[in-house]
Amino acid sequence: SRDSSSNSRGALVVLEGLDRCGKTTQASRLAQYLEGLGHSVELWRFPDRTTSVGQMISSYLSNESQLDDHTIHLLFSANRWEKRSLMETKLKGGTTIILDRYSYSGVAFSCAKGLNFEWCKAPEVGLLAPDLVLYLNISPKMAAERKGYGSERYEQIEFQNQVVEAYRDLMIGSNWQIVDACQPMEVIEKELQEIVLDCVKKCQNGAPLSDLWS
Ligand code: T5A
Ligand code: NA
Repeated sequence: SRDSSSNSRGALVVLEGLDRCGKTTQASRLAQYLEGLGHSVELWRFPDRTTSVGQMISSYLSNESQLDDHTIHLLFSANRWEKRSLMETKLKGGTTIILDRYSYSGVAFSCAKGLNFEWCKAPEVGLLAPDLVLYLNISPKMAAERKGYGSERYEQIEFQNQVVEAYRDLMIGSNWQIVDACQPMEVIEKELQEIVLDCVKKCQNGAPLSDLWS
């Protein structure tokens, strides 16, 4: 039976990984699954290209504009900050958010360009900490073989190798769940369902919300 008392909140579940690892596919399947079980759930993604900051990011990613590496880093972060309070309201109201990329992408992709790790983390401090991070693990080579690869700025194997290194640094001491993203979609889907349901239940039972980077 479901507890709808005031301390029952939604879970913040983040999917991370290289470009084309399958996050978008799995995020929407997860949302459908939870909805089917009667949970309130929303699918979010960063960058959120619908805001004015998001439009600047989108134009940068499609190589229509150039920006200094620090500047684009801060724009990605600002794009998360502009959604923070809505995110908190949703979670506290009992809605689970399945999130396609978050602060970890921000740090991993900027570090891959050579920016300082701690400098990259700093503007993320104080955003909401996810309850669960699912890392869809794929090699840059395997990801590059997938449809549509190469259409955006960062989709180059050499660069993605650097992104992998940065993700490895972020994983140290974390409790991310690593999932083999080269399995068939249905296998990954089942694997994620179990992990996420467990997390959603913990949040319903009152696990506290906290801030990054704690
Ligand atoms: N970025 C992002 C930053 O630099 N800083 C930040 O702060 C943030 C938030 C855009 C870029 O911005 C960078 C990271 C990115 O380079 P994005 O719009 O999320 O970010 O772009 P991607 O992550 O690249 O999104 P994609 O849509 O390209 O990849 P997905 O969502 O990981 O993959 P998906 O599900 O669309 O699948 C890709 C293809 O693979 C197939 C799918 O059918 C599809 O064709 N596929 C599989 N094939 C075989 N087996 C499976 N298991 C498969 N799963 C999916
Ligand atoms: Na992409």
